[in-house]
Amino acid sequence: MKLKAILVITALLLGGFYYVSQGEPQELFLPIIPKPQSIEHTAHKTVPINFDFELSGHDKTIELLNSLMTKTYGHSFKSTSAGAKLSFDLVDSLTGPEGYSLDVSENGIEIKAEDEAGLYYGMATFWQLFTHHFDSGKPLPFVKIEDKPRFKWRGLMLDEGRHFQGAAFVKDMIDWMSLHKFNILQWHLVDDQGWRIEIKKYPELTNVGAYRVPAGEGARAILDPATGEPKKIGGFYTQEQVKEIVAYAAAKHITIVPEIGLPGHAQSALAAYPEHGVNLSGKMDVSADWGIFEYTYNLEEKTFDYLEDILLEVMDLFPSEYIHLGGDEVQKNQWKEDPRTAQRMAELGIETVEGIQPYFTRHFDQFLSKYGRKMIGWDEILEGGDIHKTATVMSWRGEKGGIEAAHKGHTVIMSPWPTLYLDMHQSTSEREPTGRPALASLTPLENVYMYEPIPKELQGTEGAHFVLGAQGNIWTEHMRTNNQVMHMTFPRAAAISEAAWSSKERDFNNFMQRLPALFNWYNKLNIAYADVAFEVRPNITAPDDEQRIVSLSSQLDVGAIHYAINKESVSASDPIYTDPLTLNKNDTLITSRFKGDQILSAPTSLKLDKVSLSMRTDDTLEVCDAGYHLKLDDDYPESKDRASFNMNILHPCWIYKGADLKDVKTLELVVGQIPFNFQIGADWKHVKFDTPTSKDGELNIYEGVCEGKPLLSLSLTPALGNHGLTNFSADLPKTFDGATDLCFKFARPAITNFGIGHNLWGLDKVTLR
Ligand code: TNX
Repeated sequence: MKLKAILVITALLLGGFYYVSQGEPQELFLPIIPKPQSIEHTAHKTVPINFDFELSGHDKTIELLNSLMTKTYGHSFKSTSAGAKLSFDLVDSLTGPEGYSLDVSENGIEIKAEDEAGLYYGMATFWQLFTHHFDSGKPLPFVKIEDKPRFKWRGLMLDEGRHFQGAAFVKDMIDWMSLHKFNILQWHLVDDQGWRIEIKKYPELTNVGAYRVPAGEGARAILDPATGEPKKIGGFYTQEQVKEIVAYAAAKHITIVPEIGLPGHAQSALAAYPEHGVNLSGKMDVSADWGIFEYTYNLEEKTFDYLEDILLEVMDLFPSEYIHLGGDEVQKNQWKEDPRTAQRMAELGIETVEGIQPYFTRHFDQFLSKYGRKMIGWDEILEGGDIHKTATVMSWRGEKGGIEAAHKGHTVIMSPWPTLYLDMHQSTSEREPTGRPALASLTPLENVYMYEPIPKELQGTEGAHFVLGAQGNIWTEHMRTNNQVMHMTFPRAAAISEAAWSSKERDFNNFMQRLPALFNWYNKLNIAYADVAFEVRPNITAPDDEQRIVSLSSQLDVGAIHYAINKESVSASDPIYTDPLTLNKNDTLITSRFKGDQILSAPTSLKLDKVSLSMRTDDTLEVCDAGYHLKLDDDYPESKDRASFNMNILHPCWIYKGADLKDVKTLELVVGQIPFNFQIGADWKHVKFDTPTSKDGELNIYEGVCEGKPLLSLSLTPALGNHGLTNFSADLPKTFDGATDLCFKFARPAITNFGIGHNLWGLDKVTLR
């Protein structure tokens, strides 16, 4: 042991590199993500590392490695003969496309591949290997890694339609994706809420379609000095920018597949060119709502010409073999009710309204084929049948569509809700941003990781060969900021990368052990990832007025929970939590999970006095029933924190289970409003409120059950017109000698006219004093 240490130190001092023989064999743990197909520990020897290498081989890959090192470590590798050899070489035959081998041996570090993508992935693995060992001060073990992807489609979809992220962020995403060995970015550039790509022939698509007035009184109160009107939000990519981003992605071996949705999700386009819509509802604006919209393209010849013109420009910009034409959630009402559509259907020989979408699908499938491209659509394109064999189906409504398509001989990409939907929350932490919370269905890291792209029904059948791979979808309705996008995407994207790259046999526990290293890389890359899986969550009981019994846990169990009592911060040198703690009501507890010295999540800090323990937020109250469960705020793109409400929009109603009202005199309540900006078909008619007893409405608080005569009814007048939060304080009308359930509902007039211009009240916080 001692001799080895001396050798290492001597080696480092000399600035040269020496192989160090190690005595006893040891278990090799290499936290590489996605997990390589094979890692062989070739000898019990190591190579000491620092920033000196003797670099040789493929210049472009070396440049990419050095720019990655500069970004993440502040300086690049110096090429010197004093360092270990590090070579990147293209060879004639090896593992197949995109594969590589990485060999650490007496010859130094040799990375080989058949193609540039393979070399890049070998470089990415080397970067992980190097940084992990460098940061922990360890030499590189002699290993041979042989690796190649299981699937050829390893994708993420980024929704820019709902919130525009901008070129700098998209480039960052491309970098981050490529280090996870993703090779496809589906760029969702068009949706009801925004058109994000310049089309030269139709400038209004971006002049008009790229901007919207955000939902919410608060957001609309911010005026544009130039127009005196509410300031619009949005943006778009010029064709020059698109070209640059496509080239940037190609250099990182990512193909960008553009998505231009049709014949639905077309409101932003129709706001710009209403003549291509069904002429029923006149002029519409770019929408600031979420949900499913009525507007569809019409069947006029000039509409097909217009869509073809757009696709021609799109094909010029994107060399991708595949073009995604959307096709999801197309509503048929407008077609059904429109006499002109009936006339066109007769002319075109379309027999039923259900036949219209298949007509679009066939038309554009053939159109793309003519130009040597292949169409991809969401699984609705299967309805109506008879599409070209080359069309690819993206299965999102579960796996059904994918299975059916594969049996029919279509290639498919699996991206089923909710497992690969990154707009779903992954935990019940209060630190989850706006999005789709637990009652909508939780998508924790483990579910994503264990996703098997070949559904059971296809395993062992011909159909299995038609599965091209898997894709995670980042729908951004509720992600106003890029930080939110990062939180929702990482580390779940790492889990998807492994499902798409690594072998079928996956062990979540092994993945979990590699997460601390992943977080370390994320920190170097400035990714604002979600650490909620490691967040320490308490369970507190109070056996009497003085004592508190606190047990601690987190969703995932790696390393150890450490805690400190009555201190400002917690570190790995504080005690390790093993059994429930007995504390006093005046204590404060601060705790977090650590792996060695590395903190794995933001600390949880707890006050244990009665008032603090009584506090509930919309995240810790229960909702009265399921329905549309969302965590929401308004839509203005300011990065500063704002109130968000975890609620069922069909029935804004919350329960405080077992509120201990003994000795409580006063309830403190915080309320706010969010816009009702949802397109939910006829369900807007069923949003339930209490019947108001005055013009401005009330907040009603019930004891036990959510009906009958309220215990308290507070006028909402003081909160009207307040764009932020309003505090209420109300004395209880009687005394209680124990715990009871409290139910909170708002009384206001029913919503009218689809909810346009209406607000929903939300409960932000309840404290018992
Ligand atoms: C359904 S997935 C949609 C999107 C929404 C998403 C929200 C798909 C093809 N359509 O328009 O953003 O749900 O999860």
